[in-house]
Amino acid sequence: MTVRIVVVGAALLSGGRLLAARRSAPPELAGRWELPGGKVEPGETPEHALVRELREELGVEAEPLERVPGEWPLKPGYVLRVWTARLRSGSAEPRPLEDHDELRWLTPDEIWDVDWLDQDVPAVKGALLRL
Ligand code: 9L3
Ligand code: MG
Repeated sequence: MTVRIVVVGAALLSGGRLLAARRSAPPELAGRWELPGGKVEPGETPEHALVRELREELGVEAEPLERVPGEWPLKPGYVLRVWTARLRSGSAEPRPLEDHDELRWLTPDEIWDVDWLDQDVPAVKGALLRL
């Protein structure tokens, strides 16, 4: 049986900038930058998973906006889907609470200054069109 676990990533947008998060784990991904997010749990919608993951990982209250067209294979059985999102009014600022050790708000000029995970590159390109 082919299991397809959906991993949701957030292109969190604020003031014309995109949030990038540097992974601290697992070792093979540590030091690379990603759109924060994680696995959709059984019975959960992708949008709900996105809100939950950003609450857990960054301590923020986020609102999903729109799907970035496309989906990108991760490790076998896993696929990445990405939504743009924004912080709800009154949300805290993002902090790296788990899985990340640094965050950066990138302007369009700075987007390629960080070493994105390979699989996130096409998603970041898609998100850039919405910045
Ligand atoms: N992954 C890749 N790009 C992303 C995210 C959020 C996740 N933008 C990969 C890393 C892991 C797997 O998906 O191999 C599950 O992610 P997590 O639950 O460890 O964040
Ligand atoms: Mg995660």
